Amino acid sequence: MEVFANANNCLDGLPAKIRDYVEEKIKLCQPANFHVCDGSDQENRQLLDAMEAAGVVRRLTKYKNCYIATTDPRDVARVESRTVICTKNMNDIISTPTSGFPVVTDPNLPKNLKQTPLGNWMDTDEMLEILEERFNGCMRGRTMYVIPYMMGPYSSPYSKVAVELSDSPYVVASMRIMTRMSSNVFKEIKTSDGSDIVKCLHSVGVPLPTDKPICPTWPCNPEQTLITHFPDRNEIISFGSNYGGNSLCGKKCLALRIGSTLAKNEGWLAEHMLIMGVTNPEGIKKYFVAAFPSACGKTNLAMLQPVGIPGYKVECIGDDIAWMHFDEEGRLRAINPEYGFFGVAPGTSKSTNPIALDMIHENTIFTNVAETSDGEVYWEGNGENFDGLHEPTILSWKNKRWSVDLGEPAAHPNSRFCTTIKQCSILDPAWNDPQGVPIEGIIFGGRRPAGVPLVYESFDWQHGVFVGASMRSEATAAAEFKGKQIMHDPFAMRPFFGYNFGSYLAHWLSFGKKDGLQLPRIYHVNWFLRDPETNGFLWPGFGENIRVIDWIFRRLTNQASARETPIGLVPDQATSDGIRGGEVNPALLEVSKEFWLNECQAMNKYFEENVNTNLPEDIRTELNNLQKRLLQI
Ligand code: OXD
Ligand code: MN
Repeated sequence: MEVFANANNCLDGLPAKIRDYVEEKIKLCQPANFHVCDGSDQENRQLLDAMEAAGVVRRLTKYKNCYIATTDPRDVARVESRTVICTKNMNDIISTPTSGFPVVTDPNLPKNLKQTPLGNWMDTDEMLEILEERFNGCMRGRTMYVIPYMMGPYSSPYSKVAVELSDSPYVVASMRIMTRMSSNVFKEIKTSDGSDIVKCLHSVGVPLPTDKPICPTWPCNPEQTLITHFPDRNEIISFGSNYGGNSLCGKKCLALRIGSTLAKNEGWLAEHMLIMGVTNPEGIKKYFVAAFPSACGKTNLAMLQPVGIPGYKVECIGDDIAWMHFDEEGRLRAINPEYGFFGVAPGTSKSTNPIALDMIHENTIFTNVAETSDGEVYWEGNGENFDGLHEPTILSWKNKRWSVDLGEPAAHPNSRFCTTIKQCSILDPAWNDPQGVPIEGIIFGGRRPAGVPLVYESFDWQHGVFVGASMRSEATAAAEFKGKQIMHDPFAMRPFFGYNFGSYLAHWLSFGKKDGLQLPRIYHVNWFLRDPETNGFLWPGFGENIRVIDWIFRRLTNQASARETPIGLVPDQATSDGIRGGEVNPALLEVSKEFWLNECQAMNKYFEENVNTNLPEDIRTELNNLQKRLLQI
């Protein structure tokens, strides 16, 4: 696909360090052509037109400037088993599991890859050698795009400048939505030699011509896929996948994995958290961050439309990632490093997230959703119960005529919309503030069908860090896991830790020991409790989640009492200042001794097996204290 007939081949505007990097990678990857992106409308138009002409995307006739891309069915989610952090010293990144490392049996994976449930590691030099082979000539017949971009607002001391080289025009169009992409970003470099620029190299891994049976509109190389990170070199190298978090290097790779290491070294926090502003009926505003595992409703919460308590207003700053720094007054301030939403489509409807639904009918790239014969998008849970047997007919994400009797979804469960943040109608006025917004509450959460109450408050910072460390949640479709098993997902960061989880905990704990910080209070929520008899949800969720945020808000203003339980402070429905705005099934606030003793056992096993000697003593103490408190009831 020849996209840029008159490509910008001039490297003169790039910092010397990046010019050298681009030249080196051109030599290695041997693209037919290269183009330095400027992020302009004109460039984007040309790219989208060319992709449409080549069948890489289809235009959605019903909307303005919206497109669908459908993938090779083998490339539909993040691949955690092939995502690796590379350093010299393994223990900097992972701990040795007590049961040892699994033997790598996949012949396409490096034998010396060390895989653990908390991330994978390999030696830098060994990995670079393997990547050198994979990237040698990998862009033949394709254009290499040089994408200058920035994570975080312009003029922010907290933003990071980066460049991604990619042979995927889909990646360019998506990065333009998800990041601040412009050659102007180089004015924001913070070092004189440009060593702070994060370098990213991405290839779909299919040089042309090819005799491999490939999907021409979604080239990828699943057998050879590797998503690698080199924190010591400020570098990301991603091969073989064109999908979301694997290929849009600014998101998970930079903002979380490289980001968390930068954060540890520089004294801040890079977290898998939404950022929201909440104004109460009295007009007082507070900002919160919330961490939930992938596909557990962060986007919906970030855009919540309050139901049940009149007078509340929610405004959105981000739906996935927060970079947080303590300012000179000791307040924790958060920026959203991203510039768009890469949201899970299924389940998004007028009733679950009207704000998201309103913002995606212009300038949006959809991936793996279904399309109706009317030129609209369609997915499971979008509020329309089309069966495909009657008009409108439906083209599934597999590009086949779909009907309900096929017994499979029309849209892939991990299908996505990719939309600029500026189209969100409830964008917070401070969304682009270089200094970020002051955070007063940190909310952790997971998808737990039993045992974990609707909401509880931690006793203090250290206990809150323990609550984050012990998070568990049902698996979702955002990665390659199958079924609904309850997985440990500490801080919702399990797939995104850039360094050893034990040191990550120590880093979080360290803030509790510093003087002069106004530490936010820490909460845990669970919208997903089910009635064991009917299996129905016990909590209405969505807009009514404001009733829980209201309780948290009033806790922060000393207007809500709480009942002390072994796991933390829960709303006291025996008083008038518990959860307001409607009925609360008592089962939502129960704390069962038996359930939580089992939970302690599971945590203990998980920590012993996966963190062992790297587990901070304070976390062990918190676990022991929880057990003791439980045994006393
Ligand atoms: C995401 C994820 O895409 O967490 O945000 O998987
Ligand atoms: Mn996410």
